Amino acid sequence: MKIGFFDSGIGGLTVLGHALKILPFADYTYYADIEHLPYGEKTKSEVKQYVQNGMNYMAKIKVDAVVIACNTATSVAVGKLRKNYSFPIIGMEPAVKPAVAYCKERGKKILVLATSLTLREEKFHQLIHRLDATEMVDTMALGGLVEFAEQFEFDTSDVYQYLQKKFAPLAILDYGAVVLGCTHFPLFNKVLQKSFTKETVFFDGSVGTINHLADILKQKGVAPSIDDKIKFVITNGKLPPTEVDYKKI
Ligand code: DGN
Repeated sequence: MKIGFFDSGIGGLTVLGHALKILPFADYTYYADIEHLPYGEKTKSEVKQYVQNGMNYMAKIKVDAVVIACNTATSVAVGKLRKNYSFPIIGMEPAVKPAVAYCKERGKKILVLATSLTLREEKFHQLIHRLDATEMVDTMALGGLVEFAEQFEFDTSDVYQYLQKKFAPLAILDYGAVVLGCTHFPLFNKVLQKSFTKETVFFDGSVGTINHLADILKQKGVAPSIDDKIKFVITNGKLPPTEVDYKKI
């Protein structure tokens, strides 16, 4: 069972973590497109090209399926890309659906946190519309967190100040749920939770994505590997992308 993971950087590791629990016996290749990070501020056509490069690499190494472990890349590129590849491509979706179910009966609002590109995309607006949740959803772009994460800064005073400034205009008590619509954001769970009340529930899309991946592999009849393997590759302008030893990252 050969599974590819794709993200611009380390955010997709939060999704890979769930995959290792649900599908432990697999041969994983994690592709981090660090050469083009961060995606949140790039144009749509740039991001489409980066994702296509990643999928071409996945085709070469003959994966059984790929997880685009990046909400931004999914919103911009996944739809049209699927028809060009023979393997299933599973994307991310901000977990607004369970948040709506949770908040509707409590009369609370939802705050969706993501990159500005994800929040601007038609795919996101269609989702909110489909769930009839326009009135109860507020959004906030927190692209700065991606940059902190890539510097391995998580629970520092700079991160805390950045969030404090961002959240200052919000009526925090109104929110029953926060949706982490970027795969880098669960890396900040601790500091994000400190910014809301104890009752605020956090949702992210990782488990849903991995359950979907498991279903697809089962339907395709892909057998598990005998053990688990993880290979990390990063982009740095060279082809093919460079393999790195994750123990040294
Ligand atoms: N991890 C990506 C996401 O889920 O949107 C964001 C990556 C980025 O480069 N901004």
